[in-house]
Amino acid sequence: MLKLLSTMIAICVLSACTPSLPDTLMISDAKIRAAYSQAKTGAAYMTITNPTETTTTLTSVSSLTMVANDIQLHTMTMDGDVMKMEEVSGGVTIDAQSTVTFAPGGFHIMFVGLQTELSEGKQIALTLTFDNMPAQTVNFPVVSMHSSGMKH
Ligand SMILES: [Cu+2]
Repeated sequence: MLKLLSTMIAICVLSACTPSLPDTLMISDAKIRAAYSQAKTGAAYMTITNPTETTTTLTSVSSLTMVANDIQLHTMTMDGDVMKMEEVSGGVTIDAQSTVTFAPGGFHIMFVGLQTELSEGKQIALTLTFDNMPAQTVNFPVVSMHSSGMKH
């Protein structure tokens, strides 16, 4: 009996000490930049954390509601002195145990041919599709963002 008890304690201690790696991606800081009512395009941002041991690729973003004619993954590149945005071909890769931030001046989700008003306070659910992990639907609140980068 004593031996059984000590074995059980040993198992409990062992399992508590074993770090269990999370097996899902974490999406945080999701937001959509508020746009004026006649805007034809819009942008959404987020942080994707990949705590798993598997590298994954965000291949596409979609929405159940008609947000825009097309939802694309974009990045910013320098063309000489001019910053240009372009569609990311092949998706955005998130390495194992690393984080990719979508933010102004870098990766962003682009709404092309806006079909809805991106007014502050609204929430839009977007579904993120990955090549080798389950898709995730995340609520993106529409917030006003200032290009100065000031937080308030
Ligand atoms: Cu863009």
